[in-house]
Amino acid sequence: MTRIENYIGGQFSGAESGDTLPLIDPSINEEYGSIPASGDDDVERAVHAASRAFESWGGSTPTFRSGWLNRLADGIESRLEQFAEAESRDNGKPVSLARTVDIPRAIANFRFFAGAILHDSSDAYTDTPGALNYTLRHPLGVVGCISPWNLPLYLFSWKIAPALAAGNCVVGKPSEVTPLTAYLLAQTCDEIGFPEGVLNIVHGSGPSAGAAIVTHKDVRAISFTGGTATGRVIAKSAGEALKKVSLELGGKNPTIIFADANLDEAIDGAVRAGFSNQGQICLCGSRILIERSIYDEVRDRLVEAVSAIKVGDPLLEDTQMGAIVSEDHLNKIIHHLSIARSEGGVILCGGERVSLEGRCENGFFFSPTLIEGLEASCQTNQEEIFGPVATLLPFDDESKAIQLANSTPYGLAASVWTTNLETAHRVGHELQSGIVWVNCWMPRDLRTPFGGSKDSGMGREGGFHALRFFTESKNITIKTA
Ligand code: TXE
Repeated sequence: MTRIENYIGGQFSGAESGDTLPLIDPSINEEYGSIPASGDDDVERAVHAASRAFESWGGSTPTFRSGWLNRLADGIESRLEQFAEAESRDNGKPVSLARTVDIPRAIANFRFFAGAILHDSSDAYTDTPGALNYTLRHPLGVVGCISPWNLPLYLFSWKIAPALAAGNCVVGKPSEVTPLTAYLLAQTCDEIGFPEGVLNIVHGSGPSAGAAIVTHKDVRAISFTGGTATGRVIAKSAGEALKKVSLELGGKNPTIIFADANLDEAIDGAVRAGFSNQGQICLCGSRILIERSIYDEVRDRLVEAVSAIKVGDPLLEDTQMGAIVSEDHLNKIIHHLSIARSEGGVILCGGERVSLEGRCENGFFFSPTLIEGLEASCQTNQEEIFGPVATLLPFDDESKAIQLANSTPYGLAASVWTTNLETAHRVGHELQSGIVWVNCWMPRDLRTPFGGSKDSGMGREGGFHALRFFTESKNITIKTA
């Protein structure tokens, strides 16, 4: 059994209460370890350790911090296979995906911000009559980073790296559902002698450990990725204490296929957008909008491609879709399918729990699902399902496509498939979405702003946007004449 511990002030320990939560491998539905069920006392210790560490880390040079982030990246890279297997076991995702996307991306996050902090600069206004203005950017102090289960290390590092690069000390909490790679990260810090207390990792449930971080008076900012309902709770509590908050929440993203699109690429893109990581990515395209003149052809080709996705044991190299992250989440998806049926949806493929044979016979698998025949305004087309389920909707012209795309409470990402550059520009301009991809889905330049509008959150991560979030500006005016 794996016994995960908190990492506070450079030391490993259980929760003060001695309580634990179970760890379940979703591909076999077996308990394989435990995490500390941390609460106020543990968070208090972590914030104290972080505050002490901030006395030196907060005043260190960018070069010093950059060096440590690069060493952390090297440490993860040297154990890449161990991290990939842990991510796959914890989350149910194919190990091939963890090996090629999740862990390399986490390494890239540390390296990227190790570089970014060396290239940051601040403003100076030298032409104010009789005065010189320049702006300093100070780290905030202790900040909280709370991350979800779908891309565990990838999203944890996406927050921690800019926070540390900017000179803050972190109290981080990974999802209680997928804590294993955060624990390996703590072990890596320990191995490389990362300065004590600079990064503290506290495990436990959201309402207990998570809420204790959010409400702690000495935690100056919260960077959160997770569900919209949780985001609202955090925003309320952070607002009360006037804390900075960055929220990256859910999505109900449209994939828009125009009749002039390169259909081979569009269909391939729509399938990847809909079903990567079992459809459990906030950026997944879960509503596929298709111009009516090509609707039947695209539908048939999508059904063929989606039916061919190989659902299987995450540890097998040829598995394309692994397990759903937990039994609760599987039940949520099944519930959404019953809603879709009751709303009159036609299940074109999938729609059922999958039973595998052998090692994974008790695991939480669900078949990749396409549904048509639903109104855009129905629950299935409005609520985030966050599983391998996409709906198909026809549209007659560009304005209808835009209206359908914008018709949900969310506004995170969209992909547009067309060979007409003018269409791409016009539609891209009109979409209520933080991210628009044209003729592609998911390529990321880490310098670009990342985040959503409406119920998809507030604030932007990525590049200098994240470094701004994790610093406080101070302007100095000096009389010159
Ligand atoms: O996320 P939660 P859940 C969506 C997806 C999913 C739904 C709920 O639709 O079905 O959210 O998922 C911590 N104070 N996304 O319930 O609860 C929690 O411990 C502080 C979209 O699993 O939001 C975990 O570390 N922290 C998403 C983190 O918040 C709290 C990714 C996320 O968990 C807390 C995941 C509290 N009161 C789910 N309550 C995306 N945007 O990518 C929970 N947490």
